[in-house]
Amino acid sequence: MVNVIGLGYIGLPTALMLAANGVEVVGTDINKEVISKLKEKHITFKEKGLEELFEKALDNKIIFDSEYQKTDMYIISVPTPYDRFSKKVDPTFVVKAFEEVMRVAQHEAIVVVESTISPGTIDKCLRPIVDKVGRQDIHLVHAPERIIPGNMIYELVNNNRTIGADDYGIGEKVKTLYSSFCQGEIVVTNIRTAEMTKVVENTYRAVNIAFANELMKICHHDKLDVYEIIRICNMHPRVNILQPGPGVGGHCISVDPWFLVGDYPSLAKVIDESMRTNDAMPAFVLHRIYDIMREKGMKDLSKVGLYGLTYKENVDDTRESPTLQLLESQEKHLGTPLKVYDPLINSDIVENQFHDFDVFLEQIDFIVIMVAHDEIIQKESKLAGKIVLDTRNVLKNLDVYHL
Ligand code: SAJ
Repeated sequence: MVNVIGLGYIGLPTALMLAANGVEVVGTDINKEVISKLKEKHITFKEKGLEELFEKALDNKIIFDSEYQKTDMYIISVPTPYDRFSKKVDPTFVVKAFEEVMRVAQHEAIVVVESTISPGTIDKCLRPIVDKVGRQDIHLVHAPERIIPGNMIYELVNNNRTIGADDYGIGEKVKTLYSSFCQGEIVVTNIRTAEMTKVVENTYRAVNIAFANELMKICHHDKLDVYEIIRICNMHPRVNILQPGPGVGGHCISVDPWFLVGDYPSLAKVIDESMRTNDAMPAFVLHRIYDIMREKGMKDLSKVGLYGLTYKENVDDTRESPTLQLLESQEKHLGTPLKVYDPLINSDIVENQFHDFDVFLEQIDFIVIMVAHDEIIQKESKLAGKIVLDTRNVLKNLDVYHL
């Protein structure tokens, strides 16, 4: 039996996937509300294909329980927040979960950490616990998740994976478990290498996006079309530039690279500069808004609306979202908070938030597309007559401003 600890964005799909593929699974979360919702057969967040997977897992008798289980295999997928000021990972939840596991784990149990951690965390934070409680029989493994919100279920099955274990045999055992659903190649390596690969993958993407954002500024300065330039460059067989945007959100690309900057400040210069470039994007969008308002002779900020609150298209996750960052930077200038609408966010999380697209549109003259949800692409024609700043370059038929 596998006990999956932490039923959030990663743990829940993983637990369901294992169960749907015939593995005996107990999903555990300290949040009793999450457990009671799941027990009542209600899924806790939106993701393509998750409902269907939930059905299959229920058919295969997955169990949800707020107690840690006594077993020989654990997967820990709890959040690893980071301190926005020190830029360091906060391993508290992983440490806490690991301590609880230590209390109940069977002899020679395998504990797989899927949560993203900064390189060296297992040695620094988890091994001392093993030593303290005298459980040297426990096998630690790091199997960093790689799935992208919006396409998680497909990627769980099809992505290649990395398993870091200090004992090759243990790595192979974990590989067998993941092979129950993963059709990609599963590489077994050591823990430190696995920790590093995870952070490097996200750093590669962050640096590439920063490059695209910098190109956008250069092209903007010279009135060139950055999107056309990137499109043409990407036709070269060895060039693959990502897209500029209003900022980088989510809990991965905007966070993990900072771990390298924090740990290697004198070495990680390109990474540091890239992260600063991306972090400065929401404020750049704010300046574009002010510039366009000036150009149009528009003075009333209350007539400006931001479309999209999530960190990217078609997900309901607002962590580190560029829109929230923009509102925060606007707050510093003591302006009235801009109006905001997102079709995927039903609760009120900011001031001046709307829940009806038509009512939102009625109230504004200037709309800023921060997130390219399918909805806005389908409803593009409703924006006719408005001033539009399309920070994602997704509107095709209207005459709009770009970054
Ligand atoms: N973004 C751009 N331009 C682009 C692509 C993305 O501005 O061309 C922005 C997005 O709008 C978003 C942010 O970057 O705000 C991050 O989005 P994303 O789609 O690049 O990535 P995440 O954070 O959803 O998921 C990433 C993935 N990592 C890589 O692709 C290397 C995923 O595979 C990881 O599992 C995930 O991080 C994670 O949990 O680490």
